[in-house]
Amino acid sequence: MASTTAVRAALRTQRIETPSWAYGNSGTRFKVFAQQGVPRDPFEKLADAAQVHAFTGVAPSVSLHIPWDKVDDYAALAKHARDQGVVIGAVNANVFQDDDYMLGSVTNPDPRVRRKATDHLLECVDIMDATGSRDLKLWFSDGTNYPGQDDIRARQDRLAEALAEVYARLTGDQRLILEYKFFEPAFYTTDVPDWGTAYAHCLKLGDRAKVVVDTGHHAPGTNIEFIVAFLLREGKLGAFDFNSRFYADDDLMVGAADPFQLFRIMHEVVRGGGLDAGTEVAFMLDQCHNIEPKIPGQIRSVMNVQEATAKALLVDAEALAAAQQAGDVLGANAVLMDAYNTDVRPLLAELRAELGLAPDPMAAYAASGYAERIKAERVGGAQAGWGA
Ligand code: PSV
Ligand code: MN
Ligand code: MN
Repeated sequence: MASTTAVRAALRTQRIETPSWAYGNSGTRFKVFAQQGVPRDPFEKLADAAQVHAFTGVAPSVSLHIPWDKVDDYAALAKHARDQGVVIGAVNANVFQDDDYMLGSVTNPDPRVRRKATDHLLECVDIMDATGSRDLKLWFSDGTNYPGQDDIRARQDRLAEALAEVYARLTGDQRLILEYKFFEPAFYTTDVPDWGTAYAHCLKLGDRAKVVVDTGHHAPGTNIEFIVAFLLREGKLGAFDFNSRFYADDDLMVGAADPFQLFRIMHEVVRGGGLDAGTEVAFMLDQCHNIEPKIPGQIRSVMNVQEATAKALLVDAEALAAAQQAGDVLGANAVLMDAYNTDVRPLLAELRAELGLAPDPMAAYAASGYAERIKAERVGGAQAGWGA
């Protein structure tokens, strides 16, 4: 087993970004259940995200979603974030909620709609300039529902053209990170359905274009850790959108459906250097808490990522390599399972104590009185954007 001192040192440096949309009301296409005390504006979302960081110590940044988090002054929003003890992270573009986008955004057959969509992406880079964000995160709902509805190849050309224009607008260390999803809302073709399509576009764009692996965006049975290993090896894994799926894009708390899968993914991250200093891999949550309270839902997810990471760090790499080299199938598997079956909760509690935090973030948040305070202070919370 790897030394726990080294494991603790690595865990100290891990950062997990939470999404602004996790803090507002959300739901399914059937119903949005309103919860008391949810944020009424982006400023309050950042205040709630700061609570997740205050109790976990590892969630110091928050992704925005534009226009859900539209404000007049993004520099002021960034300052507000810093005042709360967090920073603004990735900017997520939204080119899927306008009527104009019924037949697609950047792949729409109508050049006017394509222009509008690309302009929105460029506007998101302006916002990144104001907030100091590094990453522009792109997920496109674009696709078709019926064979023959549109030209599959032409849509790829239009996508490439828009991505190239946006990529050319990036400056400094800014990155374009491209997410894929195998279906929904389109049901016949999706224009960025899989890692291969995202990878091919990113490869053409250049070094600052990377792929986002959203753990909920694969067909059942897909070996996500293989994709992670491959992209890391190619220097093209830009970020994770962590969440759990039972059926499709369920956006449940990460590690809830399949903690073993999360461990296997984190094992490949560790193996591929994705946790090392200066890593290019951003660890983000992309979840919607429809029925559970928002802030504790995020805290639980952050803890689940930490637990999977701790287990992955505990894998005895030397013993594993020796067993693999010797063709010892059962021995190699046992090395991995030993790490997975370790209860890392005491180790994480110790780590939190070292960082001056309460050992149990869930209990500490519950005891803090914050939930009661926001329920009393905030009336008429905002909707996250989903399930409207
Ligand atoms: C839609 O599938 C989605 O869940 C994607 O995962 C995006 O990252 C997220 O919405 C926010 O746009
Ligand atoms: Mn996502
Ligand atoms: Mn999704």
